[in-house]
Amino acid sequence: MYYLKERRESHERNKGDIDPFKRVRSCTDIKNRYPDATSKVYTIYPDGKTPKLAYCDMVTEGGGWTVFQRRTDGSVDFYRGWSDYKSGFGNTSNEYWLGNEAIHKLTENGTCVLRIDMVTLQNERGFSKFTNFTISSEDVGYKMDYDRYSGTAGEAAFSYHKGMKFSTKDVDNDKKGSNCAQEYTGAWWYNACHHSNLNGKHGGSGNTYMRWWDWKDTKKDAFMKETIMMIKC
Ligand SMILES: [Ca+2]
Repeated sequence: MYYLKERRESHERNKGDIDPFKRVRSCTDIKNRYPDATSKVYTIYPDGKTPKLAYCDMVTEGGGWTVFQRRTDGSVDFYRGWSDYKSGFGNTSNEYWLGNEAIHKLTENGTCVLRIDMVTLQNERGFSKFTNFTISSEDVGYKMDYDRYSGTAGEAAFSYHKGMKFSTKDVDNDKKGSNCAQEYTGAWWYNACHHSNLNGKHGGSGNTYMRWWDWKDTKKDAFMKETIMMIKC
């Protein structure tokens, strides 16, 4: 009996060593608890019970960022339906979408900053940040909201989508008669239809691609080859 108890205790300790971040809600929690944590994929529990893999950026602006969208090389197809966007897809060490349910849970207390980092096809870099970024529950169509903008890439591309519900090729919540997600081969908080389309096609230009309008307040389009969307709460 004693032997078993000891073994069990040792097992518990080992489990703790292997996964010291058990039951942390977000990358922000990991950074707060373990200030030396490095940037990599961790297991987080956005709703307090369901594990999700997520890449944590522990470097940018003091770290603690939960990455919910990352695109780098076009290796993952982002033209997907509602259930994929709800639960997430892709490869957390490269291109992925964390999932609208998880993003909703992470943002529901209303104190998250969203940061979008972008690299254009011409290798120009820019970022936009939005305070109090939230995604509502599925009942309300994962509606997106925020308070204030700062950054270099411009606000207009995103403000046009403020207050909009999420739309996918199979769930049309947009403001246009036709289906914006189908027309522009993406999934987004489409209005009628878009000033940004960061889940559009990768690797080209045109409105079906990863577009950001009014790039750096130039009133011109830019098309991205790399994007990261991440939150710190
Ligand atoms: Ca429509």
